[in-house]
Amino acid sequence: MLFPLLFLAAAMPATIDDESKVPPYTLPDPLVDNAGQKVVDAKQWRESRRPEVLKLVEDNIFGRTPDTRERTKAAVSEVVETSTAALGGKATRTQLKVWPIGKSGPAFDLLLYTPNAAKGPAPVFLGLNFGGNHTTVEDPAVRLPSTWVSKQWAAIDGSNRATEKGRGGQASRWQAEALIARGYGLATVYCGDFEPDFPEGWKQGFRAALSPAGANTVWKDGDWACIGAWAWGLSRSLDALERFPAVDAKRVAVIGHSRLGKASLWAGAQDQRFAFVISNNSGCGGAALNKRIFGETVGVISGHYQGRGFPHWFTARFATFAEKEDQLPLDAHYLLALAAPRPLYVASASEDSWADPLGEFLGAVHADPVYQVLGEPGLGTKEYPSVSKSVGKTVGYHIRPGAHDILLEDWKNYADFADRVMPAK
Ligand code: GTR
Repeated sequence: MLFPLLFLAAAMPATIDDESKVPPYTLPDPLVDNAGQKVVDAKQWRESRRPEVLKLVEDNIFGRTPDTRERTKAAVSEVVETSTAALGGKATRTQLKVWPIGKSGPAFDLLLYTPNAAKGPAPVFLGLNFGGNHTTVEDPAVRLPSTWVSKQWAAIDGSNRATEKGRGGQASRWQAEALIARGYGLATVYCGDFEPDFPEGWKQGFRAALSPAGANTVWKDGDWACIGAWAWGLSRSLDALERFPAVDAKRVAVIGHSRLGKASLWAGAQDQRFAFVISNNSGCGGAALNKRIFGETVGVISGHYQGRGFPHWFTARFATFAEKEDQLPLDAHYLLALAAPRPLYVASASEDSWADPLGEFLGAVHADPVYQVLGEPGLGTKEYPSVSKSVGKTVGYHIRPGAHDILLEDWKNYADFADRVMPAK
């Protein structure tokens, strides 16, 4: 009698990774407001349409971030370790412990490298990491996280706590030395310090800490989810950088890879202090169009098919668009357009069909009308570039050869673009 049970879970359709099989789709226009009027100037975008677009992203994808301005007045940061002899003497390493809602709440560890050759406050790339700050660099002085860590991303003990063995395991994804050599600082925080990445992880993170019912909270549709908590964490990291003299907080790029690229886009959308917004292989729920059915779909990522996906990343309504992407009142270009008129960079990898490279490019293409209404050229092209060629004006794009990852070639393009939009002086 097990047989009928198999039909209870929705059957997952085959993944489309052949361009000729992509069904036709139409995209909504981010410049047509909820009353059906076309936005024609920057003032209308800033004052009325931008808040509508932000709300569409909240309501349908990531949920609403609570207003924590009162709570964060109690923020405290302490330097727990620093050395001017880091990375072969080229950088100053600073490890901050930050209690963003005061010492009665949880803390996060921020690792910061700033270039010793800098003549003044340095521009910085800020991003969350997957497995702990100690994984991002070969540097024995970096502290291990004290929060829950997945075995997928770092060496752990039997209770999901990081061990020494994980040091430097993700260093190829960070390229601290290369950035320092070009005059940029690098700041990173373990995403799990804000919320460990598993369905019940929120109980150990800031969503519980900020909710009146704590770990007993029952999340409703429209409430924030894990990606929202990570994006909030990026803003709290920027708060800490703003208070730190070696950093020019007006030149901070927010960057993330994959799930953390979705978080980076959402942070950049909500917090306009970020000078430059970077999405590396962010795919579904990030830069890739959802109505274009290719690679990962809304159904897969949002948990519509049993045993698949990451429903805890999104607000509940997102999953209702599984196999109904045509009914989404927005698409990824709305999320990307919330970066405008600031510089934005979207990057793909040639073997990363799961994240839909062309869908990521088209997300950027369709954000262009918003850039243009704000007086910026945006990406300025609709032509898909060849592999390894970086294109674009206010919005950059490249497709790197190889797999789903963030590598030196990606960072080189981001730093080249930053040289133009937030240069190290
Ligand atoms: C995958 C997920 C992607 C992407 C990736 C990652 O399993 O389907 O959307 O977020 O994880 O973060 O590495």
